[in-house]
Amino acid sequence: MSNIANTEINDQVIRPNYDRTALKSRIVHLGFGAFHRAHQALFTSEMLDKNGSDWGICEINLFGGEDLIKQLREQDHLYTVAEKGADATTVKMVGSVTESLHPVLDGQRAVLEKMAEEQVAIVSMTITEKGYCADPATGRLDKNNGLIKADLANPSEPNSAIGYIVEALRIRRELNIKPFTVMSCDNVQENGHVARAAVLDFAMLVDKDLAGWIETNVTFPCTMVDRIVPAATAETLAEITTLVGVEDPCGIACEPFRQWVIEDNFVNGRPEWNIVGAEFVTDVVPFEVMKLRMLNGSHSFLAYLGYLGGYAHISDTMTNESYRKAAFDMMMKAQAPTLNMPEGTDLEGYANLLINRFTNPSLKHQTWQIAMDGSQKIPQRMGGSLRFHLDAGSDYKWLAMGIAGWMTYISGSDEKANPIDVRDPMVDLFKEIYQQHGINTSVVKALLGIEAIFGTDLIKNEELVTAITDAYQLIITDGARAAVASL
Ligand code: NAI
Ligand code: CS2
Repeated sequence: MSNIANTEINDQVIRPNYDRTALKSRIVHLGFGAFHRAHQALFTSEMLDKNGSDWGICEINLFGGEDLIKQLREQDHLYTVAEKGADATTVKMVGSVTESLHPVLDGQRAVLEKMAEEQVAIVSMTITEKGYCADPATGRLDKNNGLIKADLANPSEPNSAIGYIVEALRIRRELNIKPFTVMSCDNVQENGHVARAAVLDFAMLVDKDLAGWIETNVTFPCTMVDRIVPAATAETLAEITTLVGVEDPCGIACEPFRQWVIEDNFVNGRPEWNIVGAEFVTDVVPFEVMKLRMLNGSHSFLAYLGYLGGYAHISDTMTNESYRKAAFDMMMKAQAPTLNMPEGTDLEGYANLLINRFTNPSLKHQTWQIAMDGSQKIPQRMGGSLRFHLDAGSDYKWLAMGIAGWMTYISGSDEKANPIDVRDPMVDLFKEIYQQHGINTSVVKALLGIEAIFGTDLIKNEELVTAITDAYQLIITDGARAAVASL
């Protein structure tokens, strides 16, 4: 079948210009999803164009995505990224990926053996927030997580990303091979620290000596990653076919903006991603927190209240002046004051840039997609800021409205009584709570009582309970649009 590897493609596609046969899988990446394709893999490809090094990537999907991996192999692991600005689109072909594996296609053993190969220097991850199997409120391994329980019972045949990493490190230690760096690229606050805690907590339960070896020899740099990459749709794939000249089922569309700030802490070498715009720094955490609160916090706000207000995409919410203003105020009044940034950081400039990015009409980023997995996102996007304002006695009405929006959304029913397809690891608990309370303000306390999301402190704050209850009441009586306008 004709594909991008064996067919003449349109001249406008920017192609890799380096010897792909010289690449080695020095990076194993877990999570060949939308984001990685348009971010780390593209950064790596552009770097290879400049320095001709041998940093190739082996892609692994631990959950789902078998068809994507099969397809990728059929097209010699080449695929395209369409960077869609408001007015123009640039298409780039990525060549940094030269291998792929999937436990369903190749077996668990093949994945572990690859991760244990001597030349593998980095295992990177975009496995979604829930992939860390951590308690969202504490950031420590959730020992009651089903995947973790199964992996602890049978550590040599893991299924979770954490189980795979620990077993691969065990094998490397046994074979006297240097460890790899574990680099999280997920939207998790202090993602490196969370990955480290999960790996060490798991290893401690399996083999204390191994845990000690990991603690001493493995590093887990934190990273701040940013690029809006909506899930591919039939529409974006059709557009890519037109731009490329042949179908590319692995193709992905995204915004032109991209940012990558990486803690420079690698145990076994690293690529020079800095030559194509990544920044290596000693402390990423302030940048991570800034992005998670200002970008992702307002994204979640717009996702819940936008979906309820009848907006399918983030750019649609930006056409409503009160949503636009509320998003900006959420950034500048609710989130910016909670940050502790290096001198000279222009937060207002950052907020304006974010509003512009959200407005990009070429990107069809579904509010429903961002609304997914709220139990994993709310703590880091809104919880910390809420605590800041409660301590400081300052105004947090945007956060209260955002949380009330989430609470309404997870009822599973929209303003016109249409069902909402709520996707979340805690969806069964939400259903149970809603079955008991119905759409009624009494649900607010029941939801705030979920310790894994809100800790034990927030429910005790009467002022906060009232603020969220009032916001919830307004949403259910007047609708999300009126509630947002009331801010
Ligand atoms: P996606 O849905 O396209 O891909 C999800 C990936 O995670 C798949 O490769 C899947 O195999 C893997 N996965 C899912 N559950 C897992 C689990 N329990 N254990 C191990 N692997 C698991 O999503 P996408 O867009 O690639 O986003 C992935 C993550 O990347 C996000 O959750 C976020 O943390 C981060 N990110 C995404 C951005 C975006 O705009 N899409 C931007 C910045 C960060
Ligand atoms: C979004 C993010 O899906 C979500 O929760 O908020 O994926 C967002 O698009 C990225 O973090 C942008 O870098």
